[in-house]
Amino acid sequence: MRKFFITDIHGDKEGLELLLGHAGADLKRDQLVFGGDMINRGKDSAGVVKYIKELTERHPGQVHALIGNHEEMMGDYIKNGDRLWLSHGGHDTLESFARAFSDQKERQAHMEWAYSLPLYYADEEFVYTHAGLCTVEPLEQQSREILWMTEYEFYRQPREELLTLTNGRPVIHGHTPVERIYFDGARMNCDMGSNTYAVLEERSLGIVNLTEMIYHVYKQADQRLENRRIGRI
Ligand SMILES: [Mn+2]
Repeated sequence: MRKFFITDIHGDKEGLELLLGHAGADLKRDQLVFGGDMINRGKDSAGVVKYIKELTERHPGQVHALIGNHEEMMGDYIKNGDRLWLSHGGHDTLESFARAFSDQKERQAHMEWAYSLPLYYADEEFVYTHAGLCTVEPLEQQSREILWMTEYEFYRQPREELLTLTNGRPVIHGHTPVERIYFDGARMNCDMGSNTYAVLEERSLGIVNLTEMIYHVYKQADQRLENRRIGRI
């Protein structure tokens, strides 16, 4: 059994499918965790949600999906009318959902599924979450603020405290776009800036193979695939 992680897809369904095929994940055996931010900015937010929801239903023990701050914003909009989401790609995402689901019930069910996902997932080796963890709150009682934690805030906390919180398990996450994926023994940021990163040529989507400590990158600007080893620091 190998373990895969992919995060911050931001509406790039093409890239997601390409990378899953390229990484050779066998979901009858392998584990795949989605780190949140499935939606906004890219052109097929609804398609990504539908695809991931189906995968979790088809492989319930193998595939796990987490909420990101973009799904949180969507939930705040749907539940409370909070308009913040609309200025972060929500308008386009609403249109994407309207196009993908003519049936309103089905549309709502997919949105509700996405914004009701858990804050973290843990197995015996790793803890997975969207942006980071707060070392002064127990793992089961993390505040929803962790969905917005920048890499700077997360990495500023002492790593020993973090590893105490997680029982020695490193945290696999996304949220802050980076050009390369590094592992410092306690944290690994896997957001490669799909449809987000300021430099267009560097925007990409990565799927991480945690078992072999390699990752596969899809460069969206020139549709190139690269295989890389995870850096150690
Ligand atoms: Mn993101």
